Amino acid sequence: MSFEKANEILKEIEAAHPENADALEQFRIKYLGTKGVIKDLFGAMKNIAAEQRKDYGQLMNTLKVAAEQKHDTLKAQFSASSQSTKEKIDITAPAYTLNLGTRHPVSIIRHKMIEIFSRIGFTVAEGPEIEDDWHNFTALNTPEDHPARDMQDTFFLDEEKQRMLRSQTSTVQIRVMETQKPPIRIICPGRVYRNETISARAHCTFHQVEGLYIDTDVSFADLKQTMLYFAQEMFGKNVVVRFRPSFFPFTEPSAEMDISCFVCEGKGCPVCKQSGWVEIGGCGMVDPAVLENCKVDAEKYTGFAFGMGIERITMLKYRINDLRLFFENDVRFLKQFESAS
Ligand code: 2NM
Repeated sequence: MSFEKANEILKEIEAAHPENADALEQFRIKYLGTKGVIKDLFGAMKNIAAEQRKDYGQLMNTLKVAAEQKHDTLKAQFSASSQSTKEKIDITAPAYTLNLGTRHPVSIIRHKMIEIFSRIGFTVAEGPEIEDDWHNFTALNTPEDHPARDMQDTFFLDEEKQRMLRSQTSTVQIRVMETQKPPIRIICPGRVYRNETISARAHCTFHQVEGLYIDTDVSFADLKQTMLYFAQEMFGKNVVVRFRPSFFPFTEPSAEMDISCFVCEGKGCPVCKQSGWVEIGGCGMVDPAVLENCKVDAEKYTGFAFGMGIERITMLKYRINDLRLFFENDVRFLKQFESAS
C-alpha cells in the first residue's frame, strides 16, 4: 500500500457512477464494507513510515468521507425514485366499497326523543360524566343515608366519596339551574353509571333522558300533558298515560309513569306481562329544597322533572328482550335498525 495506490482509489471513487440500487450496494461493499478497500488501506497504516503517517491518515479520511457521501446521496435518490415508480396507481381498478355502519338503536331513539321534546320547546343540555357529591347527591336533596350513596349502587372514584361516575343526568339540571335564570326548559340525554350486576334487564352503564321545566305556575297538569304528548309521538296516538304515586328525594309529589300497552292496546300480552300497562319512567314536581339549593326562588317558581331510560324505551319500541344486545356490538343485531345511507 502506498500514497499512489490511495490516490488512485480516491479517483476511482470520485469517478464511480452506480446506476441503480444494486450497483450502489456493490459500491458500498467494495469500498465501505467490513472487508472493503478502505478497511484494507487503514490496515496498511502500520506499514507507513512514522513521519508520513499523519498525512496518510488524513488521506484515508478524505477517502472514507468521499465514499460515504457518494453512497448516502445516491441511496436517497434511488429510494425516492423507487417509491414513485412502485406506487403507480391503477386508475382503471374498481373503487373500494365503503362499508358504512348503521346508527345504534339507542342513538336512533335518543335522536327521536330529542326531536319530540324539541317540538314543544325543550333544548338539549349536557354535562360531565365524572361528578361531585354536590351535583350527584346533595343538591338533589339525597339524604346522607340514602341507598344511592352506597358503594353497592354508585361507582365512587375516591375513598372520601367526593367524586363518582354520575348515576343520573339530573346532575346536568342542577348545573343549569345554578347558572341560568328561569324559564328553563331542557332535556338532558346522556350516559349514566350504576353498580349493577349485568343481566337481561340491568347494566352498569345505560342512557337516560331527563327533562326539566321551570317557570312561574308550572303545574302537575303540565307534566301530565307533556308526558302524554311524548308517549303518543313515540308510541302512537292511541296510547294513554297513567301516573302511580311514588317517591324520589328530589321531587314532591313523585310518580311512576306508565303508558297503555301499544302492542295489545291494553288487552294483555307478553310485552305488558298481561297487565295492559308498561312503565316508561319516573317524574314529579321539583322539590322546593332542590330549587333553593340552586338559588332558584321557590316562592316564585315551580317546576316539573322526569327521567326515562333510553334503553328501556328502545326495547319497548323495537321489542328487544335482552339489554345485553345493546352492548355486544354484533352487526347482525345492529344492522336491523337503520339502513346505511
Ligand atoms: C327522575 C324522576 C323524577 C329529576 C329531578 C330533577 C331535578 F334536577 F330537577 F331535581 N331532575 N330529574 C327526576 C325526577 C328524575 O328520573 C327517574
